[in-house]
Amino acid sequence: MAELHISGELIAAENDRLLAAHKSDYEALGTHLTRRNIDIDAITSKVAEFFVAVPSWGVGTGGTRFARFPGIGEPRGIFDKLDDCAVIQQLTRTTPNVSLHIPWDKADPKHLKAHADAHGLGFDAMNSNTFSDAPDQAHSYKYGSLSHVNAATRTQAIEHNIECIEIGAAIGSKALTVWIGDGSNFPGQSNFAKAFERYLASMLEIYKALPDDWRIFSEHKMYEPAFYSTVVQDWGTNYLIAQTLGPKAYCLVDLGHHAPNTNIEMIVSRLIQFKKLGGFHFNDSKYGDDDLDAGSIDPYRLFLVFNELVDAEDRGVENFHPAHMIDQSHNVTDPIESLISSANEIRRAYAQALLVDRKALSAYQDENDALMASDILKRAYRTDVEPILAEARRQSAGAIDPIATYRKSGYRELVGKERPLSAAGGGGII
Ligand SMILES: [Mn+2]
Repeated sequence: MAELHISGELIAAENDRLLAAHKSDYEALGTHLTRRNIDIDAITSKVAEFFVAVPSWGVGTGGTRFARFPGIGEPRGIFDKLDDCAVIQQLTRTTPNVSLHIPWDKADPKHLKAHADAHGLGFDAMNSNTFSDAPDQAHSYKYGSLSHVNAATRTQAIEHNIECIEIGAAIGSKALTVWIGDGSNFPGQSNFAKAFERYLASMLEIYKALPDDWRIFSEHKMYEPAFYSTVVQDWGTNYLIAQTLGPKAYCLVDLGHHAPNTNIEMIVSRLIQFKKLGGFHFNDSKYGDDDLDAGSIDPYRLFLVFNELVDAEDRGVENFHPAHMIDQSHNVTDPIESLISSANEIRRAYAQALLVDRKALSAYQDENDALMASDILKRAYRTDVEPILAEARRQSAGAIDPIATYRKSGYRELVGKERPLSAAGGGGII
């Protein structure tokens, strides 16, 4: 197989071409921030240390209930996916870890580890799948998995999750995200209390198999794939799960899994306060779980989420290390470009949140000065931090303009020749 990555020379040459303009922009922003008593280099260093994991499933083209339109050079399996993830990391220096989804990404852990090592990648949380049936499995998940009425189906789902932990332990992962599709489509179909009891009992079995230094994440979702009720429907239920399981259990917040107009940043604040925020599945949405690119629809909401995270960091909240992951479906873009752009948008929200004058904000809050408190947030959000993001990438040998460099590299055309057009390759609603 040909060497599938972007050449360091190309990145350096592109950066050289853009350097003078970039330096000038960075200096201008630095001068502006100095007037606000902010040291631009300190912000850049923090941004350079902020990472978000990419999902292995994100580098393939997604799809909707209508259709899936595969792109050129789609990854044929996990090793191709890792190659694509390496390109994203090479250009952005923001995504050093990949989150695997089992059984799709199942392979010899030694090979997985070696391939990732060779590309400078590590592994983030493992993801289980008991929302669709694998070809060889004995019991179907059509009517649920961890909460299924049949004990044998539940046992199979528990064992699958334990296998995910075992694979993860062999490749250096430290967390398991449990994915379920459990719920009901008709009132009366499911007994809410009994289903939740069965789910909790199953989760306890998985919890018992967690290594000491691991965390387990549960994700709430209001609807889909079930349309009347889901077993983990909201953040309150999610919190109850984490509380019931124990100290290694945390809640994951997927930005697309809420009712429209839900105040997500407030949920984030509550989970932080009660020490159960596990992390995020970043994406954006307009109507439901649209899985659009982070920051593409409502960048202010993304900023407000990060405002809570930076506030917690500032207050020195103990044992606070949320796992940041992207969970998106790319239907009309080159998935690599979408993931590059999303990683940048997530860092942008973080950088903007770092610019919030928290002392002034706190004073305005105490004075009940609503207008000025809001203005403090807006002032940070309005600041164009692109030069900070570009500088953080440049200092880490990434690209000043990652998407332009990616397009110039011809990577997509190259893999298009190596990888035949695939009609399969996962997809559908994720
Ligand atoms: Mn998710």
